[in-house]
Amino acid sequence: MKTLIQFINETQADFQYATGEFTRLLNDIGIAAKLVNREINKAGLADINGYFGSTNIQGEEQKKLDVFANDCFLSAMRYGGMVCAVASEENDELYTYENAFSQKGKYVVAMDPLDGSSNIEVNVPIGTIFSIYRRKGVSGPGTVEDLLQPGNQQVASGYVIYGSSTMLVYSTGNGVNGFTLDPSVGLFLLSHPDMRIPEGGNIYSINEANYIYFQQGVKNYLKYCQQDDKSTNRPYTTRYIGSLVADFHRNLIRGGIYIYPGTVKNPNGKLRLLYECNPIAFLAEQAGGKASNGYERILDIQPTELHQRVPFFVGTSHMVEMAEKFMREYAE
Ligand code: AHM
Ligand code: MG
Repeated sequence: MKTLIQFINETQADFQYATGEFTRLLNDIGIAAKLVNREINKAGLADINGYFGSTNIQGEEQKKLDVFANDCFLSAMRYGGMVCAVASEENDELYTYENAFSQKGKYVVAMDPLDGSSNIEVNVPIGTIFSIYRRKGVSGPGTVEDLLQPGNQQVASGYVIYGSSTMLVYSTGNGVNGFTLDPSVGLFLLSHPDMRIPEGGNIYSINEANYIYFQQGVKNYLKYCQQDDKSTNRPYTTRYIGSLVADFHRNLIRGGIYIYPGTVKNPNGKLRLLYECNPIAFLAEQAGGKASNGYERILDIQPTELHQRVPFFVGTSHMVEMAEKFMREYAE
């Protein structure tokens, strides 16, 4: 079996930023993921013992898992010295490293350290999402401008899913590969080489409870998904976990579309462009799928702020294209 690090080293030659530094950065992310995985696996026990939200045996305030995950990834990247700044869902402001070593780092990272964290207590898969860019400036602390690059400038993106098994799925722009954590040896092993999103899937994933607030285009697309038509494999089937990583991961393997649209109340939807939509969109395209805000390619959107939200349609190409057709038809 091939390990994550062996695989990164072997495929580096195909990657335009073929430096050992980049390998180390992905390795640092993998190490933090293993630490977060270890804590997540204990979450139920910790709850029973009243550890969370209270004081632990050492008399320390127990951190919530999303704060723990944030600290883990920020620390892992600090000591690696490849990254000068991180935009995280957990930090209102851009996080920059003080040490001169990190300030020489060529990369900036946008990440959601623990997406879907409200699902921890019910044992539903959650995830970490990351997006890596080359910085624009050459030295000193990273800046917000370094992060405000369109998704088509990503040099890599990926996610970790903490599910029935823990997997790391990533792309450097040359296909998508998935690695499963073997807990007995603590290594990510290549288990899903060259992942492609199936064209023949029939899953649609959306929080339909918001139906009355959807735009007419979304409503009509949902009606289309529910109509009977053997030739197009309809009616489709609904699957919605409420963890973006888990919903996308399933659709990546089975084929399908995930939608978090704008609503009357929140025209830009809920998901964040920099550290939720762009990295997932990059993976979707690399796996042969598509990602859109309903009208245009996610990866071509020029971000204007770190925590910007955007409507999100991602998955099997023809399904996203059909949803876009309905959106355009009923554009208000
Ligand atoms: P979070 O970053 O606060 O965890 O929110 C993002 C999550 C996604 O993982 C998921 O797809 C979505 O929120 C679910 O939202 P909703 O409960 O509105 O359907
Ligand atoms: Mg999130």
